[in-house]
Amino acid sequence: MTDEAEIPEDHPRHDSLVTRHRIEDGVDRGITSRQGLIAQGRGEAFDYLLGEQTIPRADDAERAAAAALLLADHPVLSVNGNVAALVPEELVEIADAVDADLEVNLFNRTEERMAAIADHLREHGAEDVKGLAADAEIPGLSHERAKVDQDGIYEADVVLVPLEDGDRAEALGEMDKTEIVIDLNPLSRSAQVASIPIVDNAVRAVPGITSHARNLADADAATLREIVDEFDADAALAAAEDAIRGGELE
Ligand code: PTJ
Repeated sequence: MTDEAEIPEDHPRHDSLVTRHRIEDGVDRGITSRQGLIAQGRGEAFDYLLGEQTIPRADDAERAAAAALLLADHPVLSVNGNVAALVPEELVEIADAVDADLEVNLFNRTEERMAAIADHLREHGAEDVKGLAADAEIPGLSHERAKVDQDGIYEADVVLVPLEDGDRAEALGEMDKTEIVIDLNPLSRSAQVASIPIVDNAVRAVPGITSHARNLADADAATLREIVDEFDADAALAAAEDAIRGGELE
């Protein structure tokens, strides 16, 4: 397997190759599920049609997400096997920027993967990683994603959910949480039910939110509230769908 450092910087598909390499490496290390490879391929297709860039409406969504996380009493960033492999350091940075907890929550949950992901996050600087206690359940979900920590996702008021299937997104919405979803498919159920859908690649969206959070660090609550209230989820989804369906690639 090619080492990430060996991918030439000037290769026209450099970023995409690095991303693939990270997911592949994640599978080898027991962090990412094999289904994660399929999810990655699906995401790549949407990203290609978006021109592999953060469209302006997605940047607005990242700013609104930063504002919502800064306003939250108890924000939690949910981590699965794909984002753990793709952006471990950036997850620790965003948690630090908005003072949020990191919680591992998996669809294909095994104790081995939970531990491997928690260790991986700690190796990248995380101090406290939640999800291992699993002492609470999200009501109405029959699969493993229902298992959460009482003092983590269960009690959170704002949850950042990067790429996943739609069931939990819907169930969290029913618990009245503000839900921020990162998903390259604007038609996915997760994106459709999110309070703030971010149609962008997680490798750009996570640092994008952090950068906005740092810029907004001194903003007062009224300003942050205004940013969240002005954000229009339907318009953001429509802009992404338009870009994907009608986009003109250079
Ligand atoms: O680690 P686990 O066990 O929790 O499993 C995680 C996966 C992602 C395998 C699981 O949640 C799954 O099967 O998800 P889906 O149903 O394949 O949905 C993944 C969604 O994420 C799809 O809409 C993809 O387009 C999108 N996606 C894939 N890669 C990225 C992405 N969105 C943003 N950034 C990406 N890098």
